[in-house]
Amino acid sequence: MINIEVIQGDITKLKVDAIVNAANCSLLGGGGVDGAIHRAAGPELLQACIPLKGCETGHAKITPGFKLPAKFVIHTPGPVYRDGQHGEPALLESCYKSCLALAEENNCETVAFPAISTGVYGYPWKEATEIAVNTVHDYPARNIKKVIFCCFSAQMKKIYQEVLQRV
Ligand code: AR6
Repeated sequence: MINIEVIQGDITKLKVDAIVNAANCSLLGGGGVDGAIHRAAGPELLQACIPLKGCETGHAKITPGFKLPAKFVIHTPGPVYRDGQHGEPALLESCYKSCLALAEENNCETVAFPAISTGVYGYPWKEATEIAVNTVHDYPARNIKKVIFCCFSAQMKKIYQEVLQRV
């Protein structure tokens, strides 16, 4: 079973095998955590993303981490939250599963996730956290030993801790 840890901090600082980027379908950068990851990784990250030709919502693609302390960046576009009735939960679950599958394929033992879709994309925090925690908890891992949920705010960290207590 995967060991789950919750921290508050900046995901770009983490020395793990892979960090996950809450990207958009272009994979060409943006604001939020995506902007922070591209800034910290340096311009080579954008050069590596261009030939990937984008990514569908709920899927994931991997690049090196370049100047980041993390070896890899796994880019996944989360769903834009409308009302929860447009497939958002299944798409968000698919983001976490796709990232974990890519991490496994690349022999990653430690993976850090931001709270995908909970910023600009407007996913309600508690619902998103339940999907994140349950999907990682239930994942049949082979190589992955530890997942870090890297929360940007103290409020988000508190929600993750509450949800984790119940699984
Ligand atoms: N480390 C960890 N978490 C962070 C960091 C950081 N350095 N910066 C922000 N967060 P968002 P989304 C948190 O908006 O909702 C981009 O423009 C933030 O507090 O980055 O999936 C993309 O290009 C929030 O909890 O991603 C897309 O267009 C979480 O990361 C769009 O935003 C996700 O917020 C994707 O929107």
